Amino acid sequence: MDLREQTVAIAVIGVTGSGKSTFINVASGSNLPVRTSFGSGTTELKSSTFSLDGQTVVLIDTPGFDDGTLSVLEVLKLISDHFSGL
Ligand SMILES: Nc1nc2c(ncn2[C@@H]2O[C@H](COP(=O)(O)OP(=O)(O)OP(=O)(O)O)[C@@H](O)[C@H]2O)c(=O)[nH]1
Ligand SMILES: [Mg+2]
Repeated sequence: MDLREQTVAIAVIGVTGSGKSTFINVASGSNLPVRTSFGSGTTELKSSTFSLDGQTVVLIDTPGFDDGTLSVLEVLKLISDHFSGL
């Protein structure tokens, strides 16, 4: 099958405040919440879909590691469940 007929889904992961949501907003034109000194960052998985050179790309924003609420393991479990369709 032509790769371009397939959707590419990429989970963006990393420590809190590293710029995951900002990167996805710039790449996809989304308006995902960005961490500020007043507000929290990402609290749940959110998909942003866009087209790049005819290819459908889904970037999945994820809660940051060490954000004070979710452990690394919990974040990885959320991602695993997401890709398993749970
Ligand atoms: N200087 C600079 N600041 C950035 C950059 N990317 C993000 N920021 C700032 O870093 C802060 C955190 O950015 P986010 O995109 O919310 O980071 P995050 O990784 O999604 O954070 P969590 O959702 O908490 O995991 C915000 O104040 C952004 O404006 C960058 O490339 N350069
Ligand atoms: Mg975020």
